[in-house]
Amino acid sequence: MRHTFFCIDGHTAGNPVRLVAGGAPLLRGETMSARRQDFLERFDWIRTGLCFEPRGHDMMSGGFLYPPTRADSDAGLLFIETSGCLPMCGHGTIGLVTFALEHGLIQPRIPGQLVLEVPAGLISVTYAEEAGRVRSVTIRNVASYVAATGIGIVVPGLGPLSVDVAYGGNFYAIVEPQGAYAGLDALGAERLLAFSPLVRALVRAQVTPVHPLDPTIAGVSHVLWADVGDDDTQDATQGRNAVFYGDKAIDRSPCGTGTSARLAHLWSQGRLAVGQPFVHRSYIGSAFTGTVAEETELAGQAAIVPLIQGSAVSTGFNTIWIDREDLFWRGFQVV
Ligand code: PYC
Repeated sequence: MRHTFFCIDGHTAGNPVRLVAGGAPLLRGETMSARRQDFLERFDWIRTGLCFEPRGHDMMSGGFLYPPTRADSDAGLLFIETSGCLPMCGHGTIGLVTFALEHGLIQPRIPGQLVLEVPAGLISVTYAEEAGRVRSVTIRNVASYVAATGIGIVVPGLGPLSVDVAYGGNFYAIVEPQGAYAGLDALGAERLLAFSPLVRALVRAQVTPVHPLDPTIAGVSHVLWADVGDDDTQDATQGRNAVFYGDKAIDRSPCGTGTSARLAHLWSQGRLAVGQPFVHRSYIGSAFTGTVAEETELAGQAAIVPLIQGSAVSTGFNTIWIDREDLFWRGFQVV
């Protein structure tokens, strides 16, 4: 049997986004979190088929648009990528919203604004449009907070590290420059890919953070290697980072949920004030601007509401078949 998916492909700040505009399965569930569980149980082959080789690659990510489950939202988003269905994805949201608006797939009730349901909760988006192009998207993300600090690990081949864990829609192990980690350039992409799974496994062995309002969001999924910004100072209004996700991916974008977690991290240490823009660069130099919009509370925990601004570019339409007669209909990964 052949399944056909009509996709708009593109990228947000360099990281791929595949908007599946046709072919989404009907999902059960009263919330996007419940729909995410249903998708993972019954339709995960669509994710692996579209994200893994031969139809995707190690960094592939994207998502689907769904009708809203609540009266105050415009649409639901379900994210797919090589590591699973993320509760929230920042670069994915920027790309999905951009492509959907540019192709008339979402009709905002208020021009320039959208309220969207994602598995991690309710987010809102504002966007700037010019001559039919969406020039920038700003996400008001879910409440973000620091979940654990000072986790000591010893990474074979690298050395001892002190790691913090913060939530920005996913749980991040945050590694700042310190003795064994001199910064992104000193480490390089090959060693980032080699050490990140070790860091993640060592942190997971010590902590399992669980979202206080949704127990399906649990565990450290990503590693964020933090670094100073362009001018090499400790100026907290800019920074650089590399986020590791899945088994072999370094985010080409500055990572929206990673930037949200980093904003919460810097704010919790008094290194970033409310309203102060934070320019966050990716491994390839692309940028998002993050801002702590306001301080808040999440089930008694001090938290922030992050704003993440970035832009996306579509690269073409892609009609993809998943044919069950194909030996590799579910896709494969070489790990
Ligand atoms: O932008 O939130 C993000 C993201 C998550 C994983 C890769 N990018």
